[in-house]
Amino acid sequence: SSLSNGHASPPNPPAIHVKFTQLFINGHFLHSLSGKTFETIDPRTGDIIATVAEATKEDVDAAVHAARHAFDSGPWPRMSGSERGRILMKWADLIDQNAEEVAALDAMDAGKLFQWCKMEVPSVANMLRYYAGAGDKIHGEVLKMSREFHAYTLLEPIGVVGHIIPWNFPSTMFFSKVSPSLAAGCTMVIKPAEQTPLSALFYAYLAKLAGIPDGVLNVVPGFGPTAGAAITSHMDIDKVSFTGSTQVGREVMQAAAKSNLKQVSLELGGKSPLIIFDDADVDKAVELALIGILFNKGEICAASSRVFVQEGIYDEFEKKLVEKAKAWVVGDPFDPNAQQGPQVDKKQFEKILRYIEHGKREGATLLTGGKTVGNRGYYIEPTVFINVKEDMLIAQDEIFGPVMALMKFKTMEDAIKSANNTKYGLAAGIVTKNIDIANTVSRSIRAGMIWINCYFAFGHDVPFGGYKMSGFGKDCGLEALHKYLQVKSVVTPIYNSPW
Ligand code: TXE
Repeated sequence: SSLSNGHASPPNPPAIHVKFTQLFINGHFLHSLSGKTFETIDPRTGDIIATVAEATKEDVDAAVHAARHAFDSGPWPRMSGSERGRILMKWADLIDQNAEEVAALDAMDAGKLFQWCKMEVPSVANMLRYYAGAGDKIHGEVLKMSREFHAYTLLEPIGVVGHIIPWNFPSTMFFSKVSPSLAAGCTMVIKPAEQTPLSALFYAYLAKLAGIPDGVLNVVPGFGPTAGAAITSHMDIDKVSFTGSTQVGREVMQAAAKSNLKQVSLELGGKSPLIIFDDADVDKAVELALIGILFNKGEICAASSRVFVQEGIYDEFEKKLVEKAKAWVVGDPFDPNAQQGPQVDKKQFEKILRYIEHGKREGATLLTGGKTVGNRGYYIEPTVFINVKEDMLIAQDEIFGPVMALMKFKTMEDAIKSANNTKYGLAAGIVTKNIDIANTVSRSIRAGMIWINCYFAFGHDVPFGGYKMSGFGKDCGLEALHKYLQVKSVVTPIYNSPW
């Protein structure tokens, strides 16, 4: 039963016993040095799931110290790529064996559909395998240089990495950061989001079982301004890889600049367009547009929050969209019939509701949705605004919830112009059967990921990351592996040159 059908009592989730709630530093689960803890909340109810050790600066220092030691004198960077790969493969198998339990942790911690989490967890095991298999294919080049000298490049691990991740995909975010950096031979400290620390700690336990040496992977749950800032400003971290808001991304760069000029990569927000042309199959286009904004309750950086539909099919599209949006099932994420769970926390829930109110005040029209669902938890109806002007806040800001801005366009040129009218550049979708339109639009949109006749087609071998204020530096693909490597050039004479 679903909340939107009036049955507010959620089904019982599988019995979840939270096993790991402490910091994971140097291969051990530990209390925080300050003794501080924080509560992680179930967004279905607002109830406490577990009390978790809270890392502050001193704990981050201890974790970085362990990672530094593991990098400077431990076996991990010195192993062959295939030895590291063997351990990572074992970790992947352990993840598969524990998939259901860890999927339940994510579903409860983040309000994500349990059905989906049960697919996401095995897919992160495969992401890990992809990088495990790449670790022994890292090599530089031989360069001719001149008659007297030749040179070659070495690709060396960058060192100690600090990863800071958000709460919307706790498992995928964790592995999109740790897999390539581990395969590269780095050691690391990772801070999961304060809303969703549980699966990361479970993964740390499995990492130890798999044989990842102590100190290589350290997990420090805690808050951004304390634990997060301690990572970004640390003098002994060589690189920080961040996924989160554009606002915090700016602070991450500033902290890196002010401390030791550590390298930075940022995967930030988006306001991605989905452009649907007159020749589209309207039913399929409606499906794509709904998935594009409602998948993971709109809490996804690449959400198609701006939908542009060409005028010839606009009316039919709007009519079919409303029907489908109204039938969308908002409910308990453990209910197999639910299509959309609660927003991650009260703060995000309230942020989205504020944007909906603001949209109405700005003069946009609510086509459907706009209200909360049920009398507890953080559920919001699938919401569609029409009569949206491009400069309205609801067409410019990342809302990060189930709220679509639907707009009409005349020509391809108009669509390109409108699609690019944003400070972001993460992704874009194009729906057409016309290859000339598809080719032209895909080259004209300033975004790092283009989906033609599909949406959210992610793959661990496909680089993902933004243009413009959506950040820089890719996750996934071999691009992500190279993010954690640095190039050293070595020059040597070929024979006794006069030099
Ligand atoms: O993000 P934050 P929040 C967007 C989305 C969302 C908004 C706010 O629009 O509504 O951001 O979400 C850590 N130094 N995205 O407040 O604060 C924090 O602890 C170092 C898009 O949750 O950016 C967490 O681990 N770290 C996005 C991580 O940064 C800091 C995913 C993200 O939190 C820090 C999430 C600091 N000063 C939100 N402050 C995407 N790109 O997918 C916070 N953190």
